[in-house]
Amino acid sequence: MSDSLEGRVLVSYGSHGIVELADGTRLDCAYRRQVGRPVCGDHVAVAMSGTHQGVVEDIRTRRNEFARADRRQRRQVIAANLDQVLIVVAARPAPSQDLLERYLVAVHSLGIQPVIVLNKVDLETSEPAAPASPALLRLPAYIQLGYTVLRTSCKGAPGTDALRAAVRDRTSILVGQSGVGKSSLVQRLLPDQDIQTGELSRVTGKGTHTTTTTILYRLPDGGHLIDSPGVWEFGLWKLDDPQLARGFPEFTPWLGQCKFGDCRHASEPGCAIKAAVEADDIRGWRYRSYLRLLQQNEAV
Ligand SMILES: Nc1nc2c(ncn2[C@@H]2O[C@H](COP(=O)(O)OP(=O)(O)OP(=O)(O)O)[C@@H](O)[C@H]2O)c(=O)[nH]1
Ligand SMILES: [Mg+2]
Ligand SMILES: [Zn+2]
Repeated sequence: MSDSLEGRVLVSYGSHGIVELADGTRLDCAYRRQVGRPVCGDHVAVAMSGTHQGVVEDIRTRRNEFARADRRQRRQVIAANLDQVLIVVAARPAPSQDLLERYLVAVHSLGIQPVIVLNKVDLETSEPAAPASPALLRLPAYIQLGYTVLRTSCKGAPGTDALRAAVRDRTSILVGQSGVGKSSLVQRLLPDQDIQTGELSRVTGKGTHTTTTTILYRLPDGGHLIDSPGVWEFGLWKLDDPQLARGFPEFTPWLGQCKFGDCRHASEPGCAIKAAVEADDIRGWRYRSYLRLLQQNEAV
């Protein structure tokens, strides 16, 4: 069709979504079965069907897609065309075991760089006696492994300047457990928007799943920021075992050097990864994380 327009999906519901055109116009767009269901961040071609209405005619080829497992362990794509994934963690709610590593593997499998955001650092001064979780105690080790860790607070110093700089001119998604402050960070970067945030549960100390849909926001300084619903346990759909090993970048120099080409680096003889662990070239706790994820992979 000659008069189709290019736009980007801000939010996607079951049978329709909100698409923003280059000039900022927003259209409520219907989907068509033969075109498929766009997700947040998709670039689409739309045809106008009313003043504020349109129809999605094509989903442009995705550069990448971020997925997680739904309740039934099925792969569910929540956003597309990302430049970076911001994994948000906080002292409260404490990160669940392996959550950070599961996210890191998922992001590496997209071929893009994960960034770890430690939010609520104000708690370090207001609650200095609070015990830190193992995942947070390991943040310095993640920095040594080459990951970027940004420290932020929505309630005091150091604020969110580091995050503001990191998201400029790029498409980024905030992911993490419910209640770590993803929406609060979006609110800080977009003070004019009215973004819903929620208290932690008094009973469990966990987030209360305030955000229920994945939404893309246009940043005033350029770039796009996507807020996503929190998870308690980040469901990992089954990755290929080689993909899992590639999610641990420090394994790379030894990949392909094992005795068996299809080595899963668990109990196989002549494993170069295991030898590297024994020689202390790979950290033991990282290797143990890998083995746990491998095991979880089998359970999926
Ligand atoms: N002390 C402190 N509290 C914060 C900070 N950021 C957010 N919070 C609080 O943490 C709670 C949860 O914040 P949200 O922004 O709703 O968290 P979320 O990650 O979006 O949660 P879901 O939408 O459920 O996934 C709210 O009570 C916020 O006020 C922070 O930097 N410091
Ligand atoms: Mg939220
Ligand atoms: Zn091996």
